[in-house]
Amino acid sequence: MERKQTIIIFFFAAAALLITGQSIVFSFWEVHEKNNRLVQKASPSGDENDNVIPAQFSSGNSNNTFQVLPDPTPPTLSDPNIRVEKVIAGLESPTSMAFSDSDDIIITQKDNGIVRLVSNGVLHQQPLLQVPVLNNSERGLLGVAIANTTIDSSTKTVFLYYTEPVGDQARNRIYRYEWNGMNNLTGGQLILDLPGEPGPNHNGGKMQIGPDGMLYAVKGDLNRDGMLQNVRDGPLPDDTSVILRVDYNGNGVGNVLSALGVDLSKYYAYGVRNSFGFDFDPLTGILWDAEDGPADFDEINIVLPGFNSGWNRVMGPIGREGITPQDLVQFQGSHYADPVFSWLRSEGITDMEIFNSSSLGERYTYNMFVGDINNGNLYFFTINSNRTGLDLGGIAGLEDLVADNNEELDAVIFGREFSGGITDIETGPDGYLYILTLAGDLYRIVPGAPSAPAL
Ligand SMILES: [Ca+2]
Ligand SMILES: [Ca+2]
Ligand SMILES: [Ca+2]
Ligand SMILES: [Ca+2]
Repeated sequence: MERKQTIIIFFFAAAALLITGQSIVFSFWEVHEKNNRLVQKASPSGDENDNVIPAQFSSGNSNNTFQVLPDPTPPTLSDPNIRVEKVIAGLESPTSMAFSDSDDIIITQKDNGIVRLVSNGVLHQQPLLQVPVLNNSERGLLGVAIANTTIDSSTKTVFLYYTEPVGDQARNRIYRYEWNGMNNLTGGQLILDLPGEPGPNHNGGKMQIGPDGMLYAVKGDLNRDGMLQNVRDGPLPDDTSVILRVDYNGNGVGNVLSALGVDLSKYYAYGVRNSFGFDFDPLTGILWDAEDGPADFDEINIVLPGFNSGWNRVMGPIGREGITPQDLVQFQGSHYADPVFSWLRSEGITDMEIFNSSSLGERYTYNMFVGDINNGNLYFFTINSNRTGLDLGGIAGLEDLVADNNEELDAVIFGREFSGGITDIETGPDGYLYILTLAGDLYRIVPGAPSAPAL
């Protein structure tokens, strides 16, 4: 399947070359910029979306509004020419962040349901909003995404994903708010009411606005055993183990999956055990996700429309499980694909970021960072030149796309000791890499060697 998909992509690339006489990367850029213009057109303010076009980031304009905080035990990086700065402290169990513009970051706090604002480098003490959450296990206020589609140029659209008590039930719900950039989120329109049980773990929760302007959200299996978990005689599709792709009213749009007598219209992908992060390749617009296995096999995947990740029949490469895609639940329009990378021992990987900036140098430009929660590790991967997988060239033992032992794992660990584990990673509007930790700190990675510690 993997090979077939690669061949199809190559064919598309070759066709594009023939038709346009341009490089495939350039033709993807055109698509991306067109999408962005569509988004911009709907937003007279011209404020950037969560997906900002690369050109805006390329110069690495420094945002000096942040004070660098003292950090006696900073995370360490394997590259001596860049460094980590702690820029915000004092968040409580933050799960997600989204940049609204060059000055503002909205951050969600898992356990107390508080939405925080960082504005001009300062963490505001007054919440933007507090929502009622169940917070046992992995439940809580889990995700935020920001779009700019309202007519009023000063108002943005903000989405929150959280586990809400409804009667005696847990529900995972997505609400849409308006935000004028000032003191609080208003509105609070429920757009998706999703199950939360039994759980209590595997709620997913990360959201992002795609280059197509649609809202994407990931949802874990909640420990269910149904058709969306590839159990053929299991219960019908029930909004678990999926990546949702919907408009701002929660309606499915343009998704390719279908089945007789079942509504799959909101699903972009399924067979996902759980995930704490996904991103869109800024060059191709293609979705990549990070998925969490049980004791073994965390995964990085390329998620084309209709993707079935294989859970709960397989995590990691299907060849190692000894089954075939024919053993999975195959809806109309679906396809299975192996991960482009796996960790044999699960490390609790969380968010991923395809770095949309050149400000840290060519090595990092449009390449991928992934965080984990178990160790506080930051992994780094180079994406191959046709953007169809990772370039692990030369790393012994990774030819099979699986880190099987500590030696193979060490080759892709880039940063260590992000205290409490990493929950979210973003390219900032200033072109630097921002990393949020569960311990409540926000770091950024900037060019330049670390200064010697004060004696
Ligand atoms: Ca984020
Ligand atoms: Ca998979
Ligand atoms: Ca290996
Ligand atoms: Ca991200």
